[in-house]
Amino acid sequence: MSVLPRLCLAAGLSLMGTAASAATIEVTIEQLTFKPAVVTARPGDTILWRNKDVMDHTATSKGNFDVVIPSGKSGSTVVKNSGSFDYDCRYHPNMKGRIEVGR
Ligand SMILES: [Cu+2]
Repeated sequence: MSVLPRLCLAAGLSLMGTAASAATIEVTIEQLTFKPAVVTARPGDTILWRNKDVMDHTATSKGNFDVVIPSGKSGSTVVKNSGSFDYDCRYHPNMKGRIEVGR
């Protein structure tokens, strides 16, 4: 009889925990490609790019962010606003990605 309310409380707490904790979303850069090309995030989440190429890249969305990701290294940005953000690499404009930030 006392089990059900406890389960409900636990479920409620875990939902709150999910909403409050920010996630890190990883994007791998390999052979001049963002993988995955499209990621979804929530405000407060971190986007982390890992560059596996032998050349430097950037993740650039004019007016929003401009992250340099050196060869073999990583770079990150925290998304603050909801919306859809297309980005590319300043050195290789054919490289394209998008971050969909929900609420
Ligand atoms: Cu590049």
